[in-house]
Amino acid sequence: MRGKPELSILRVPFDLGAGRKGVRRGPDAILQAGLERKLRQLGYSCELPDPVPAPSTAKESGVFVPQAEPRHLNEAVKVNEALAVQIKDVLERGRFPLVLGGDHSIAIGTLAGLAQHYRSIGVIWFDAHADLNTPDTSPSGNIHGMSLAASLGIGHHRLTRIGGFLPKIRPQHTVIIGARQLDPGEKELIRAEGVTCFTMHEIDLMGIARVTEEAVRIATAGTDGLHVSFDIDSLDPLEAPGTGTPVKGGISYREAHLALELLYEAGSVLSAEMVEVNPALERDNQTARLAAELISSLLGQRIL
Ligand code: Z70
Ligand code: MN
Ligand code: MN
Ligand code: MN
Repeated sequence: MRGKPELSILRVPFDLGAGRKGVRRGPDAILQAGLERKLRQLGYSCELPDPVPAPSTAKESGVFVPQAEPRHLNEAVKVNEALAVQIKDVLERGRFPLVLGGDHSIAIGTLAGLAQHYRSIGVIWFDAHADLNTPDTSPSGNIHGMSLAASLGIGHHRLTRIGGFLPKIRPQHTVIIGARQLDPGEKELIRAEGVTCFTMHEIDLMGIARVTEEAVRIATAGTDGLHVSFDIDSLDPLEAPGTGTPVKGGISYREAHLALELLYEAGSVLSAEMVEVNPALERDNQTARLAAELISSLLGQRIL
């Protein structure tokens, strides 16, 4: 981003894309942690539209067998179509979309809205996972494990066609940071499509500053700018316990802040989303407070 745009905070209280319930309360927990006050202190004006209508009950879809329909497909399509429309509207009004999830399946709708407004966008996807499964490779049937693939145009046609077109993004402008738990089909897809994946191994080796620098270079090469999709489970569970699928050995508190500070300085961030904060799985709102802090770093908060 350049300068201080007006922000639209879009709440998406949807959790049917995840295996566990509770992330639907993420948006309100992050707001309760003082997000709006922090952003106003940084000099932004914020609007807070009504939450995107999100179905919260569905009949249990039973045991998932590979190649079956993803779980809660109808509900996920509905919320993502609605989110795409809202994102597009926010962009047309010249505002910066800040999306609060919800589980990571909602990235499909965010990217669908962005891709209708911009000619070309890059993505930096912070995650312990890659979210590159398809109904054929998914071990769970959960759509939050398929959202990056769907945005690349790969997977179930009803997910890839959200917004009425595909793909939303290109593998050569897509960067994953923080991965440490990849399914076999995801590893294959990363290699076959040429998605850049900085796993924890590369972060350890290169340092988060160089990783972030490289990620910006890749995501902005020939694009209008980049979207930051931040799954809070990219952080180490010691810092962020309130999430459905914690994986040890994650990004540290300082690494996360530094990466987001560098993204702000890069000046190429077009939009952002924070997902997978589950207040039901933690105490004292620790993870939601961290999420609010991290958003502040991405939007220009500095120590001095
Ligand atoms: C696994 C799957 C996932 C988030 C879990 C897990 C995916 N790869 N994503 N938590 N945020 O079921 O596809
Ligand atoms: Mn369903
Ligand atoms: Mn994710
Ligand atoms: Mn994840």
